[in-house]
Amino acid sequence: MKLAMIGFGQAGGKIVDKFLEYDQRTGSNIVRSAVAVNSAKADLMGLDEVPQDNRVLIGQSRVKGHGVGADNELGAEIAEEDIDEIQGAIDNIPVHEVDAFLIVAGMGGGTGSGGAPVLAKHLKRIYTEPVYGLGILPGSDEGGIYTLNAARSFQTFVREVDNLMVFDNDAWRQSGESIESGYEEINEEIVRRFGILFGAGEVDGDDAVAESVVDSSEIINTLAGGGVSTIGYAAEEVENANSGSGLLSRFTGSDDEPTDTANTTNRITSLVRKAALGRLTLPCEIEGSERALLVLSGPPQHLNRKGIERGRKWLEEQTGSMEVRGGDYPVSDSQYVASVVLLSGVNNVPRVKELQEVAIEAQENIDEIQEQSEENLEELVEDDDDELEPLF
Ligand SMILES: Nc1nc2c(ncn2[C@@H]2O[C@H](COP(=O)(O)OP(=O)(O)O)[C@@H](O)[C@H]2O)c(=O)[nH]1
Ligand SMILES: [Mg+2]
Repeated sequence: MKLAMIGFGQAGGKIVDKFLEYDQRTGSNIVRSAVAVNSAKADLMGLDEVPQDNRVLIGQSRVKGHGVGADNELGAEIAEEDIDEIQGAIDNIPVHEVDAFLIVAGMGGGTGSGGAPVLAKHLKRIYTEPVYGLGILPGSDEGGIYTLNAARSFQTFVREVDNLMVFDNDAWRQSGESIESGYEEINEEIVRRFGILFGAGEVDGDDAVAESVVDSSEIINTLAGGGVSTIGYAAEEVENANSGSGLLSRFTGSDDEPTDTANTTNRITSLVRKAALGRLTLPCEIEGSERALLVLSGPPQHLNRKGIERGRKWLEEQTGSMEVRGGDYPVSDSQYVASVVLLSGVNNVPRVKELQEVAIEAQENIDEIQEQSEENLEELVEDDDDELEPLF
């Protein structure tokens, strides 16, 4: 599946950057175009992979490249004011070559939290391609303003996009680690899961003799109907003579060697269970999911139709959904068999309920919160003496 990715704000930009790196490393080709949008110049300069011409600094007249702090209302305002500049970068995307847009943003901050829903609404008006969101929820230790921003942005974002895929930092936070190295690992996790999911729709015909390859329309159909999605993942290392140097395997010819069918099937079904019952990007009750998609990736000799069919049936029983799709994503030189489970239209999500309550409560002490975020912004703008090389 080919995506036009737009990273909004710092987290969004960093994650899109990581997707580009993943694409180069694995040759998976899922990012057709990448754009980063931010009100903080330093964050845009910190990116490695997003092309310079596709980095859009918004709100210069308002915040002079310093960002909006955690003021997501200001984030939304400047996104609206500068939507033409964002569109200018999107005009460079060959939209007829993409299957969908993916807007990536942290929901707890200011720029991405406020801006991502504004951009989603804009893109939906102009294009017929689906517009998906990848929203990152803040850790509960980040403080009240982040939770509040997330609560508000989440409600708007889910309404504007065709499907909101969610990653909850709070469920993935590790104690005793610096925030930065923590994010590094978390971002790897995000990119691995979504990379396999979207990469599945990008296998070309002669790559391997796949039994039932997932194609983009299956991903799109699973996401259609909207709502919130979460992703599970599990993997197991397998022997594969095709990985590594490749020279030996050429002489031994072991790539065609049949593997034990019962073992292969059992491995697949247990990986499906582990993926669905293990830690999801957004923890939730899988029962009641409206749609699901199962993707099994790995060396083709370790994938089989029977295993995937069993896994699919099991998912139907567990979710109660009548719409569970499944297929494989053959990767000849991989040393892992991996299972990715996309659960779409999930309904029983404790974190989402918590955010809804926070949003309601916040209406009651809104003045206090406003003050707090204005102070944040003043601090940022006062701190005006760090010299940055001009980027634009
Ligand atoms: N997973 C992940 N989350 C991040 C990262 N950086 C920031 N966040 C989260 O995103 C939220 C918003 O931060 P940030 O993206 O800097 O805000 P913005 O630049 O104003 O949009 C934070 O509250 C964190 O929860 C990152 O690299 N990875
Ligand atoms: Mg930041």
